This record gives sequence, C-alpha cells and structure tokens, in this order.
Amino acid sequence: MAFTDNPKISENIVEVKSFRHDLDFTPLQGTGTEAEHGTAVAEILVDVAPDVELFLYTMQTDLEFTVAIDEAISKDVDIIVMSAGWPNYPTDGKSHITKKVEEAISHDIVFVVPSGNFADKHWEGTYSDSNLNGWHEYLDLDEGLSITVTENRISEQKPITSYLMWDDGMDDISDFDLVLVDPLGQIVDYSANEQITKNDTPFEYIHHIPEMEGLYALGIVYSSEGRSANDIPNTKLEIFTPSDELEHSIVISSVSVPTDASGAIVVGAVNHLNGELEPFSSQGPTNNGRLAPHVVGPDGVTTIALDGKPFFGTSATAPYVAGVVALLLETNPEISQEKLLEEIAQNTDSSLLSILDEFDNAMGYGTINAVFLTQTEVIE
Ligand SMILES: [Ca+2]
Ligand SMILES: [Ca+2]
Ligand SMILES: [Ca+2]
Ligand SMILES: [Ca+2]
Repeated sequence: MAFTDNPKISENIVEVKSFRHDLDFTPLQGTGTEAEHGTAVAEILVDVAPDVELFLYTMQTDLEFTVAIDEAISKDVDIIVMSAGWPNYPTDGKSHITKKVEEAISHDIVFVVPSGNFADKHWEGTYSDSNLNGWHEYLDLDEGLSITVTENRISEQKPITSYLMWDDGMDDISDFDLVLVDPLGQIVDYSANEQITKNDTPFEYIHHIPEMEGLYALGIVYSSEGRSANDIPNTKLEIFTPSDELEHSIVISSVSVPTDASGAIVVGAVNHLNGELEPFSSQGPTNNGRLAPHVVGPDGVTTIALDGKPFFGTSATAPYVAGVVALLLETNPEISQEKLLEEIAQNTDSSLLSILDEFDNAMGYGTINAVFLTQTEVIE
C-alpha cells in the first residue's frame, strides 16, 4: 500500500516531497521500512489531532535535512515533528543540525523532537587511567565496554555501530581513538583519526559486522604523542552505540541532537500499558545543560502502517505530543512558544516524578495527560 493511500492520513495530506537523492525524488517507491516509519508517525499525529494538514517530507543525509527544513519554513508550517536524531554529534548546541532547528523555531515554528532511544546504548564519563597504560577505565580497572553478540546476530550480519566524542576543555586537541576487540581479545576494528589542531573534530566511528558470537568490547585509548594524559585531567568522553546495549551504560545525558536546540520540545517514552519509563528512553540534560525531555508520551501503540504491530520508541511519542500542540494551536493560534510549553507542563501526570521535583531528567514535567486532549480551551 502506498502510504498516501493510508486511510488514516490520506485526507490530511497536503503535500508529499522527497529530498532523498537515492529515491530519485519519488517517495512512493521509497524503501519500505522508512516509508512505514514516517507513515506510522503521521498516523499517530492524526489520531491525536484529526484536522491537521500534513506536509510529508522525507530526508536522510544532513544536507537533505537542511533543504527539507528550508522547504518547511518557506511553506510557513506551524509545527515540525521530526522523529529522527543524530547520536553522532555531541549535544553541545554547536552542530549544524541543532542550528537549523533553531532557525526554524525563530520562524515561529514549533519544533517537536524525540529524546532518542539511547539510554541503554550510551556511556559518558571523565577520562580515567589509573594504571597509566593509555587505556581509559570505565569502572574500576575495566577498560572494555562489553557488547553481547548472539549467534543470530552473525547470520543477520547486523553491524556494531559506535561513535566516540569528547570535550577536553582545551579546544579538543587531545587525540583519542576507539578500538573494537572480539571475543578472543583480538583488535578487529578501530578508528584513529588524528586530532592535532583545534580544527580536527574530536570524533571516532566504528562500523563492524561481527563474525563471532560472544562478548566484544569497546576500548578508548589516549594517543596524543608527546603529551601526558595528566595534561587532560577533566576530559569528558561520550559513546553512543545505536546498534547495541552497552555494559556500564549511563542514562544521564543520553539524549541525541537536536534535543540541544533552544526552544525545541523534547519527548521521551513511557510504555502505554503500564505508564513506566521505557528503559531505552534517552534522558537529559543535554551536554550544553538544557533540560530534556520536557515531557513523555505513550509508545507501543498500533498503526496501520506497521500492520498493527506495536510502535515502540520516542519516534512514536514525538508525534503524539505534536498532536497535542496542534490542538492547542487550533484553539490558540497566537499563543507564544513559551506559553505553549507552560501549558504542556501544567497538563501532565507527574505522579511518577520524585515527590519534591516538578521536573526530572527521565520524564521531564511528566506524562502528557490524555484528558487534556479533550479540554483544549482558549487560554487566557
Ligand atoms: Ca588504563
Ligand atoms: Ca567490561
Ligand atoms: Ca583519534
Ligand atoms: Ca551527553
């Protein structure tokens, strides 16, 4: 079924446009899973806000993202919901993705993004090398962040994907490398870009198809020649492995770009059956200290696009909140973005937050309140 024929959204579609070069600008022939993902996102939005007008844009590369946002700005849309994230940039507010989102927001567009699904696929901490061998220690003397590879994984040929980033507070001239070790203790892949000047990006990337079941491990090695690791006592290291759950995973600050954009509304996920936070739902704050997520919504809902299979992840909850935003804008077209966020914050179930907090890194202001959907009145 072409997604434009999806009975849930077909009446709402105003425009469909692909910015993907590999699709030859014919989105209807797009690769199945991506079309399904986007269509399922649109379905959830329409479920909440049945009267929305949909401009459906598909993109993949950073450049295509930029062009798609420019198009949305030129079309003067009210809301952008983008169920995508970039775990390959730090959330320090500096990426061009983040800047582009802020540009859209400056055009009075409400921008809703997922927090990310990386809480259990993320590690960050301060560089530590107590035995002075150059290899970072994640915990005590553990220099390897384990990843479990099953037998099925081998036949599926699903790669291990990992990103290492860091901030040494000294213009990032320290050179770290990322190393992947197989279950036999052999180095099977590594990323060793040179970081010598402040123009060199502090970034390493591994993409490796495992050939053996068992425990692989990610190591970080300090490789700045002629400099001692003691010169960089407070370097902050960060790893995202979108492909795998990590040993010693750190949930704090596991949100992905562009959650660091000023003014973006960031959405995490709770399971719709029990209201509990999903273990993968990325948590704040961002590396530049922004509070995120602002709110959490229910995932695991079913859609036609996914053949009735439950749709898990923050990709499913961002459109839910975008739908609430759409309802609010319908009744209050002149509402400011600050006031909008305030309204959302005041209409959450915050019973799962700790008693003294009105905001936390896991659930923000709380779970968006479904009752609120039927009570969108003009706000004074
Ligand atoms: Ca060490
Ligand atoms: Ca280990
Ligand atoms: Ca390096
Ligand atoms: Ca972080």
